[in-house]
Amino acid sequence: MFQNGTNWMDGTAGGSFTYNFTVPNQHGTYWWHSHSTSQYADGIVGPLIIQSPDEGIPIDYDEDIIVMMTDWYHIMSTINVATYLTAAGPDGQAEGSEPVPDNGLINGLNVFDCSGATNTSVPCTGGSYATFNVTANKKYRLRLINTGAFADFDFSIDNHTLTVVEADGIAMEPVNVTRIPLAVAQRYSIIAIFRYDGADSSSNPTTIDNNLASPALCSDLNQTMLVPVEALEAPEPDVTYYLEVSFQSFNPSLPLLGYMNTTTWTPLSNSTTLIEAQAGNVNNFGAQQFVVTPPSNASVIEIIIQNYDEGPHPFHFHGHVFWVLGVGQGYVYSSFPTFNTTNPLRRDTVIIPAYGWAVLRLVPHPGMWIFHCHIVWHMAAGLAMQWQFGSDVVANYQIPQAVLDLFLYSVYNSMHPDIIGTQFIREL
Ligand SMILES: [Cu+2]
Repeated sequence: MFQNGTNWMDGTAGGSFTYNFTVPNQHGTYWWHSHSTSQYADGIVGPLIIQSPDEGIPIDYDEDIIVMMTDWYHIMSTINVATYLTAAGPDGQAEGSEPVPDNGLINGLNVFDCSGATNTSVPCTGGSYATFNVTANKKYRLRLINTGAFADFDFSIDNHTLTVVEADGIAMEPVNVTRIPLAVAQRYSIIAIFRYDGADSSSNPTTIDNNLASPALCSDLNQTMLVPVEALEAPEPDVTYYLEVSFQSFNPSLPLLGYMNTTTWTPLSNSTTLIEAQAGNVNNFGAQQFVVTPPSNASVIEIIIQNYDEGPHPFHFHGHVFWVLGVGQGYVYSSFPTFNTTNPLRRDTVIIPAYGWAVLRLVPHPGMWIFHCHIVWHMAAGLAMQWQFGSDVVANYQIPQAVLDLFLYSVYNSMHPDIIGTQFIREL
C-alpha cells in the first residue's frame, strides 16, 4: 500500500496508536499486519479491503468473501526465530532449515489431531473447519490472502473454475484457472459461482485432488497470464540496480543469514531511517540498513534481482506496485531476454524463483521503503534492504509527534517494560 505523504504510517507502533492515512486511487485486497520483529506470525494480522467504484474489476459480483490463509505454529514466533537463527537450525540438524508449521488455517480455523500436539500445556480441543455459507448461482468474489509466515498455499475449489480478476490490489482481465498459488503476502480475487445450496452440513465433505494445471512448487502463476485492466506501458528505466539474494554463514558456529548483495539487514538500533532521513541525518544509516538512494532525477527504476539461494523468496516492495517484466530460472544475464513492456503485470509481491531471477520496474514514491522477502524467518535473518526516494520531499515531512514518541525511550519503556533493550528503544 502506498502511504502517500504519510510514510511514517508504514511502520510499527507500540501500546495504543491510531494509524491515520488516506489512500486515494488505491483499491482492492490488502492486509494489515504487525511488522515488529516476527510478531505477525503469532496472529497480529487482518484483512484490509478498499472498496471503490473506480476499481475496475471486470466482472460484476454479488458478495465478498474473505479467505485468509495462514500457516500456523504451535510455539511463539520469537522462539522459532531464536532456534532458526542458530547454526544447528530449528531441528538441531540442518542450518538454515525453516521452522515447519504445525497446521494451516483458513480465517483462523482448522481441525487438528490433538494426539499430535507437541505443546501439551495448551488445551487442545480439535478445532473446526472454516465454513462459508453460499447461495446457489450467486457470484462471489473470493478475496484470497496469504497472511502466513512461511508456506505457499495452493488454492482450489473442487469442480469449480476460478476466474482471477485481481492480483495485489490491481484489477486484472479475467483469466480462468483451476488452482492459484499464493506466496506469503500475495492476494488474489477470484470470481466463483457456487452451483448448490442446502448442502448437508452434518458431516465434513471429502475432497479430490485436482491435479489439472498444477503449477510448479512454490512458483507464481505465470506472470504473462495476468493482464492489468488499466493498461500501463512499463517505461524505460533511468537507472538499473542489480541485487543478489543469498544465504551465507562465514563461520560454522554462526547461523545462515540472508544477504542482499553484501548486506544482511538489521534495523537501526535507536531510531528509524525515515526519522533520520527527514532530519537530514543520512550519515546515521549504517551499512546494515543497506539504504539505496537513486539519483534524484531518476523517474523510473529497474531492479534486477538474482536469487542464489535454493529456495524461492516472495519479495514485497513497500509503498509501490512494480511492473514484473520477467521472471525466470538460472542466471539472469546468461540469456537476458527482451521484455514485453506493453502493459505487463503489476503487483507488489513477486516470487523470485529458487536459483532464478526477476526484473522489476517502478516509479519511485517519496519516502523510505523497505524491500524484503516476506517469509518471516528470512526477514529475521536479514533478507531486506531499503530505498530512499525523493529526499527533498522527505525533508519537508512533518512527522507527527505521536510517531516520534514511539521511539522515545521513556514512552516506549512505559508501554513495554517487558522488552526494554530491544531495537525499538531510543535514548533521549
Ligand atoms: Cu525468503
